[in-house]
Amino acid sequence: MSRTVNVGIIGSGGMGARHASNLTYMVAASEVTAIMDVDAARAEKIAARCGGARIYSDAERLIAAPEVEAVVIAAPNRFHAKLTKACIDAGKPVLCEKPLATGGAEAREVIEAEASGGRRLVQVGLMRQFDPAHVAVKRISDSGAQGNALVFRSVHINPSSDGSPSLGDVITGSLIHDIHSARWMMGDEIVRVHTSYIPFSADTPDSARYVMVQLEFAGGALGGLECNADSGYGYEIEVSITGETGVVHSSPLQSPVVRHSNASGQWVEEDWLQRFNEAYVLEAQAWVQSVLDGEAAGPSAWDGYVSMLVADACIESGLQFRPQAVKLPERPAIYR
Ligand code: ISE
Repeated sequence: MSRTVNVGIIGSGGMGARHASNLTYMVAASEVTAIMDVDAARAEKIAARCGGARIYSDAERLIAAPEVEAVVIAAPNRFHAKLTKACIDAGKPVLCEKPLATGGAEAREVIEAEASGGRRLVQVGLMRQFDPAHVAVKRISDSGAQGNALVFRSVHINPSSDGSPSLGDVITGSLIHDIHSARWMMGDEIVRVHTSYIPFSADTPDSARYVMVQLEFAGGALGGLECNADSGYGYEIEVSITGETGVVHSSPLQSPVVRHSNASGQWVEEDWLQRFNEAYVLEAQAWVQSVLDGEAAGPSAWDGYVSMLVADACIESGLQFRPQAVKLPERPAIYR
């Protein structure tokens, strides 16, 4: 007999709404039964689209609710670690949006809570791992057809920024995805980073408009991550891996190429919800399947934690104007 996973969603802003509609319309085996938001009107609007989920104003009450078997956390970043720990304490599987925490020390608390329970319950929303373009680049690189991987590169272009984000905002909010892609696609750990950035203006030296990070991997490979926080023209993500005898890179734009009147052009995606539409659906399907299997899969809390440690080192490096080593703690048995 088929089974349905009853999901509670914390946060009904852009990401919460996207997860709610994917879990309702794109994942046959899930139902959204509860939504929490401090903005009740916003939660009710999303709940109505999901066929009448129950509304909560308190996240901990939603986590404890009997009609909630598994939880999606799409609340503001500062609540991620605390709410993920509450789900672990309640023994409920959780998909927490990235970043897992606001810093390495806080992410460590999540790791410790999950490891002491002895089983994985957490998947982190580092969803590039479900994007067919990223997966294809990794598969080709892993095939060894181009020799050993020497260099990982990613270019991350945001359409616009909300005000003048700080270096920390850009790294933990945007580049954290590319940090994870680098570790996952190269199958290696980042041991050293060096960050440079351009602020929005001389009056806001801690703001970051364009960030570049050089990476060194434990196995000797190199990497480069770039993020334009405010391109003014659209959204693009490109990843590449250079091997000893070739290079494989994703196409920065997904749309068809149109040639007309001696000109050639491509439409540029508006934002990540549009660019990663398919990846979010595949992520939700895989997560629900893992809940049914009783075994967490996908990017783990360990991945969320290590990405955060690398992010912390990138921020420190940028603010100190010098390279920074990344010290990796020992990996608890449940993540091996
Ligand atoms: C946003 O929050 C995301 O998660 C997107 O995937 C990322 O590309 C973007 O830069 C972030 O602001």
